[in-house]
Amino acid sequence: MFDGTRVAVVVPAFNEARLIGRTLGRVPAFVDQIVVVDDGSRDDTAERARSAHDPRVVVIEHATNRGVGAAIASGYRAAFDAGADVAVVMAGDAQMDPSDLPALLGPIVRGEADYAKGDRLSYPRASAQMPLTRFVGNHLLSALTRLATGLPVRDSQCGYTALSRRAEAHLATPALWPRYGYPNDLLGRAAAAGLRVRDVPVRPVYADEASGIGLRHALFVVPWVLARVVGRRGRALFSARPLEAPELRAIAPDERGR
Ligand SMILES: Nc1nc2c(ncn2[C@@H]2O[C@H](COP(=O)(O)OP(=O)(O)O)[C@@H](O)[C@H]2O)c(=O)[nH]1
Ligand SMILES: [Mg+2]
Repeated sequence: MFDGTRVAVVVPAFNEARLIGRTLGRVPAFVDQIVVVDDGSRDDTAERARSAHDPRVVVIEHATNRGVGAAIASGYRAAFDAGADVAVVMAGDAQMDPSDLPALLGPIVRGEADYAKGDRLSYPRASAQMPLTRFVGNHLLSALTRLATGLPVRDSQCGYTALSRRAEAHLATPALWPRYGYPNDLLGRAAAAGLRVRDVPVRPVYADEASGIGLRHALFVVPWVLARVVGRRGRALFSARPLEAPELRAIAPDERGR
């Protein structure tokens, strides 16, 4: 528990046998449950996760690779069904610094935000700690995301996030964009639902892990996901009745918080 709040960590993992043990070994003691989603890995990621021998760990296995967005959606379902108040996403390649977790949870626990997300770009000396292409690319995609969603987010592509259970119920996460681009789709849904989104500076961690994100995602996939977000906003503007599913309606103020 963190300040009376039940916290789950969702760990999407694809071929992370080398780093999953390190990731799980660093999850803080106040976390109640850890949901590892093995996304059709070809290595022994799931086995390594189980052999962490941490009673908090539950391993879900996708029979085939479905993408990081789909893995996170599966993890959210399991975490909230098991009673979590907040679900935090920490990637299976140990790229999220666990010491940032309390700061990320703070705005949700205090009832100030529905979705708190990491912001590596505001971290002191971020440009020196991130590969230059990542630093510049993230600034550009964040600007596009601000335009498309209307939310003042700074680091749209950061995967280190915390989502409250009540907010998740309004996001239709099973329909989330299944691959890279899911953070942008999630932000679009959050904006449509009137959720309160908060950026929290987190340390950029770049070590010996490999990324599955390429130029194709930055140039085509994320812009396409954002075009869909704009399309949904446009349809909602011109429609007399809400176009979105009922679960995407704005959360009533008294329902907000955790
Ligand atoms: N590349 C990739 N990663 C996935 C997939 N499904 C789950 N993941 C996990 O998603 C997390 C983020 O992926 P990564 O490629 O490291 O992205 P980046 O750190 O944002 O550049 C990692 O923990 C992956 O193991 C998938 O289909 N492809
Ligand atoms: Mg990574």
